Parts: sequence; structure tokens; C-alpha cells
Amino acid sequence: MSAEPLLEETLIKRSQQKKRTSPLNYKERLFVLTRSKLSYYDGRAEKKFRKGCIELSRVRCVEIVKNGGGIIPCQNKYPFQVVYDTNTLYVFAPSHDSRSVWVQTLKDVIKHNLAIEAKFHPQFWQEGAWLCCRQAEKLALGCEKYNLFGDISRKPLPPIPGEERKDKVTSRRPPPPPKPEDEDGGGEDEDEDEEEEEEEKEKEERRELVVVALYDFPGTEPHDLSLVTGGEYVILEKSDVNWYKARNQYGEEGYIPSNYVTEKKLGNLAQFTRSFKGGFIVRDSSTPGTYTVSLYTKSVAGEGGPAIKHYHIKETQSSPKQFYLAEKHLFSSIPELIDYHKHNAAGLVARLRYPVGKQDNPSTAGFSYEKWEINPSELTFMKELGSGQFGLVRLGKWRAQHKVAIKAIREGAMHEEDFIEEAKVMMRLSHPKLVQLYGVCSQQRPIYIVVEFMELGCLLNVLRQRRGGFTLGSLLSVCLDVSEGMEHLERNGFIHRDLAARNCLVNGALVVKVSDFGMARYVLDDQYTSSSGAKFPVKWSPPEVFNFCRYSSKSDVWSYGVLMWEVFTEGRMPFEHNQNHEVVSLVTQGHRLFRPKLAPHATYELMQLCWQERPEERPSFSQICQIISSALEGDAS
Ligand code: 4IP
Ligand code: ZN
Repeated sequence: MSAEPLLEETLIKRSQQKKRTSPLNYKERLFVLTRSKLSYYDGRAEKKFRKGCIELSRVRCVEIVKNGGGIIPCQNKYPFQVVYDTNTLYVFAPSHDSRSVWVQTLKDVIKHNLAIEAKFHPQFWQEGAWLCCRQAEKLALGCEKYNLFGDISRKPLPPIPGEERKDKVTSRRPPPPPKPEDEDGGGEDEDEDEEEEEEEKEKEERRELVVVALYDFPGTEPHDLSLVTGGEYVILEKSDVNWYKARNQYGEEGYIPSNYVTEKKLGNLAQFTRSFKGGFIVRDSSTPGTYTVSLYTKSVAGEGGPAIKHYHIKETQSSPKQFYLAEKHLFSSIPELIDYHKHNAAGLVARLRYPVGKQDNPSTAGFSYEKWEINPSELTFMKELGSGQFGLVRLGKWRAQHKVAIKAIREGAMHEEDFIEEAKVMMRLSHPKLVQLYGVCSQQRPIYIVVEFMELGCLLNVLRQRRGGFTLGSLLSVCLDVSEGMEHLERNGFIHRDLAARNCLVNGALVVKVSDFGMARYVLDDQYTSSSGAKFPVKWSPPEVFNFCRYSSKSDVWSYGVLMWEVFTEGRMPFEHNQNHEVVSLVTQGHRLFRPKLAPHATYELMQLCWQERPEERPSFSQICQIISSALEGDAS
């Protein structure tokens, strides 16, 4: 169980001074670490005594603090730091060993976090500056390389609790004798004082995990394994969240993208079909020149099991001809018809939730496992797509078959070294509503950034070009797509910093995805990075950002509210008639954007929640997703 404590000890913490006026003080707290949280309590480990709690998924760095001979104003002299979101928690351990155990254990539980820092500050933040590098910006990039796997206190590593056995440090037990590998062969002698639960878990782990492929994967590197839709594979190792090592029926082994397969529980294929519910494909029908929509649905009453319904796309005899699935709704093109039925069941057993099948394979996190460097000779260039913050963007192909967008980075436009370091983290951010980073060509100048190609381009233009053509459902569904992508970033402690309609892209299936997350940090242009610069996105920024550059997932939420406003005005400029400095004073005085005519009152209320002055009063992206999904359900029924 994840709630079982790995470590428990009374330590001293420094107040985090989240508010400018918070006092600087040192308090004794009982610290409890589990696999998912680090909590601290006033005295007893009971909820009502809990003072604070950090979700480990949001932690970016854990390390000892070097104090460079300075005085430590409390009785514990061994400080370490836990960096998460935009805060740093300083904790003081009573001994070298105690600190070592805490730091190593914490490092171990966060090792798969996506938001791990590339650089950190080895010394304290004190009186408005970092003691290590004298930078006066609390969120200034770290000044020393962070090594998640090293021990900078240089003492022998303590055993890592939870690695093999989940022993508490406070109740060390000798490890149990090793068990034979093939447990099925009869080595079933139970050790009496073994915890039953643990036994179960070990058995579970040794059981073969069989998956079924949802899509074809051709495999691009020698260490990849190709997948055939419907084929079964045994998972040998979950190498990281995005890539598994697997074996096919011929005994061949290699890496596969984890989002291309689904678990096959023995005798339970429902799992396989469940992920298809609401999924649809548009395919050639048996009558040449016509099309059929196949829709996977929940079981029809009494029939049991999932079902597939087929609908013929019919054409009118009129000229120009029109298309329809259900009698009353005519459209001048098939994409429009599909778009309509994405939001309205209108005669079908369900609305068309998302496209599935061969023509629409999801993106993989990079082209192969641990591959972020792309060989530029494998890229071909097709046409110019436009120019972005960092330079020209072109459509191209990788290995002559995968369409990609290639950004050539203009010299002097980007902190290239820092970006390349971070690219490894960004590659692992893989989600259907995030524009996928496939890799970089970093061995040449200009460097290239290779990303998922999105046919229709930027959301802002799509909104403007199709003005007047959106239904309430389609506007809400744009917002839902963006909130889902943002929820994934939030869950991984990753801050976008420049969310706006211009930074979202739309693909051929009209799916909207969030792009350029985190990239604002690598821009070398004062006009863009300084909050008084002409290109700074003031109109999308909350007060804590334009005043103090205090970024967080909650500052992204504010920007998201502005993006909703852009969506519901079909691409108007927020605060059209005001200059940036005027917007600063308007917003500071409490003024907000007006309600767009297309926005129902409930939708406008959500925007206003996103624009709460206090960041903690704004909703989280996971709450936003829920609110919008239920609004959409209401709209569709
Ligand atoms: C408090 O000071 C405590 O130090 C809090 O620690 C700390 O919260 C507060 O910082 C700080 O204002 P007072 O007790 O004098 O009010 P604890 O929660 O352990 O009591 P953190 O966030 O460090 O837990 P702010 O910044 O949260 O106000
Ligand atoms: Zn520093």
C-alpha cells in the first residue's frame, strides 16, 4: 500500500514563506514519507495535526544544502532541501546519517518524476538572494548540475528502504532469504512472519503481463519490437512510462510504445474493447466511392459485451450534394458531419468520441526508447509552415514516412544548452492532448527541434478562420482538449508559462493539443522575457506573474481562463483596446474580461474562477476537466 510510511522522524523545518509577509521561523515537525507524499505534523501523525503535505509527483529536486560555513539558527545542523512547484522546503536533520537516509530515500521515490531539475541551487535562499550564486530571483535557474543518483554528502549509501522490502528505517528488519526465480516450480514455502499483502504483490509481479496491440507499430530502431494490431505480447520490463520491453509469439524481444498496447487480463477481453468505447473510424464502405462510420459502443441492453455499429454516410441527390448520417442533419462535407456528431449523438447510439484505428496512430514519446538525438540526414524537408518564436518551422518527413514539423532554431534565439538538457524531460511528456516532442538534432547549427505535425496549424487562426461556424459543443470540446493536456502537465509538476490560443495546435481530426510548454524559459529576447517587455504575454498573466514572475500550475490556470475567452470570442484579442501597462492596472484594480456572447453563464463563471486573484482559490486543471466534461455531456444529451 502506498500509504505505508517509508520513513518517520521528528525534524526541524524552516517556514517556506510562500507569502511575502510570512515570518521566517524554524519549527519541529514529525515528518512522514510514503511513496506518494511527504507530510509533516505538529506532534502526532494524525490528520488534524497535519501542517503540510507535498505530493511527491511534484518534486523537482531533493538534495542536501551546503551552508558554506554559515550559522544554522536551529539545533539540527544537517539541512536538506525539497524543491517542488515553485517552493523550496528546507528541512534540518539531527545527524549526517539521518539526513543521508532522508535524501537517498526521497531521491529514490522521485526518480521517475518527469519534472526533475537539470540544475539546482546547492545553498540557501536567504534574504532575497541565493547564497550560492547571488541571483536575486527565487525562480532563477539553478547554478549547479543536479545529480539525482549521486550522494553529494559522500558517505556509503544506506540501504534504500522500499527497494526490495518496504522496511521502515525505524524498524529495520533483516531482509528475507532470496527466493528461487521460478517460483512455480514449487518453492512455495511460506515464511510465517511474511506479510500476506507483500506475498500477494510479489506473486502478482511474477505473473506474466500480457498485452494486446491497439495499433501497428513498425519499429524504427534495431532494439524496437514491431507490433501488429490485435497481436499479443508479453511485457518483460516497464523500462519507463512510455516504453516497455516486450516479447512476441516468436520469442523476439524489443521496445514498444506503452500507449500502443492494452492489458489483456486472462479470459477478459473487455479491457481491450473498453478503451475503444465511443471510438470510431471512417472507412471505405463495401460500395465503392462511399464511406461508413463504425462506432464502438457500450453493450446494447440485454446483448452483453461491447458492440460495433456501422452507419453509412449518405448523400443527397441535390447539387451541390450534401452528406448525412441521420435524416435531419445535412452537411456540405464529411469532416463537418463528423465534427457535428462528435458533439451530438443525434440519432446514433452515442456521439463519436474519438477516432481510432490505423489511420490515426497516437504519437509515441520519441521515435524509439531513449532516443532523443535524431540524425539530420534522416529528415527530408517539404514545405514551410510558418515562423515561430525561435525561427522557421517546416513540414518534413523522418525516414521518408513519418510526417513531422521541424523547427530550425535561429542563432541567438535560444538558451540551447539548457533546452537540450530539458528536452530529455519534455520527450517523456506524452499525452494525446500535448504536441509531442520527438527529438532534437543538437550536433549541428542551427539545431533542429522535431515535433508532431498538426495539419491545421495554430488554434488562434483556426478560431478566426472558422468564425461563426462553431457550435457550443465544439467550443467546449476545444476547451476540454486543452484542459486535458494541461492536466497532464499539472500532474507532472510541469508549468507551461505561456498558455494561449496561439500556443495550441489543431490536427486534421480537429483535435486541439497544447504546444511549446516550458519553452518560454529558453527564449533569449528581453522583450519577451521581461514582464515590462513589449512581447511579454501580460494579457494572459495573473498578477503574481506580472508583478513577481511567480509561475505555478495556478498561473497556468489563469492563462487557461484567458484562452477560454479567446475560444468563446472565436479568436478575439483580449483587452483589445488596452496597452499592456493599462492591463496591469486594470487587472490589479479587479477588472476582468467581459462575458463573450457565445459563453453560457456557467462557462463564464468557470473563466472567472480561473481569474481569482489568489492563486490557491483558482481551480486545478483536473477540476476544470470535470466541469467541462459534464457541461459537454449536458450539451450532447
Ligand atoms: C508559519 O509561521 C509556520 O512556519 C508554517 O509552518 C509555515 O508554513 C508558514 O509559512 C509560516 O508563516 P507561524 O507559525 O509563525 O504562523 P508549519 O505549517 O509547519 O507550521 P509552511 O508552508 O512552511 O508549512 P507560509 O509561507 O505557508 O505562510
Ligand atoms: Zn545558485
